[in-house]
Amino acid sequence: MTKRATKQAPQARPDGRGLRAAVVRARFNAEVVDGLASGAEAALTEMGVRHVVVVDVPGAFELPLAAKAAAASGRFDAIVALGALIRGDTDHYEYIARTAAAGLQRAALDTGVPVAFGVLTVTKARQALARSRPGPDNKGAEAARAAVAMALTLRTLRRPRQPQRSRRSTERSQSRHAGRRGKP
Ligand code: DLZ
Repeated sequence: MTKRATKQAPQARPDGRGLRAAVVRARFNAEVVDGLASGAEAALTEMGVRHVVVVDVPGAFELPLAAKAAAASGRFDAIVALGALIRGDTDHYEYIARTAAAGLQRAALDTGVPVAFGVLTVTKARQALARSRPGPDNKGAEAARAAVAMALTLRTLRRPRQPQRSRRSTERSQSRHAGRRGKP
């Protein structure tokens, strides 16, 4: 029997207690994005993130600016950007998809706050619905878990190093103890 490859990130359910998150939601294709948002909010609750603010923007093109404003505000540890791009007859889709992806990445790099890319880019509405319904395939939940995992990783990387005692001072103190033990 062949083992099914997992698409889930290694740390599937990070501990988000004490973290503050913003969910930025595009209103274009609202039925789909609402499914993503429900998945994201449920996942945040499951991870213990209690401080969650949800804001709306008109479409995916507007996600980067709002995500950057949220990230730069100092009020959030993680941002989850949600949208749904469904390819139409024109090449509008290409421009918005590239701009949204690059803009969200830039918002994260410019601010140092993780911004998860929860934007569907699909050719058919049924593909978008399949990825936004409740359950293991919900991409909003996946984006929320990625945002929290990144917030925790950054917290570890930014934690000041514990001052380490030098080897020589450790050895000195050990020999002092040994000496004391030897003397009455
Ligand atoms: C204009 C447009 C189109 C054609 N398609 C989508 C889409 O599939 N998903 C989405 O989130 N937004 C779409 N938009 C709206 C743009 O993102 C944006 O809101 C407008 O171009 C106004 O700047």
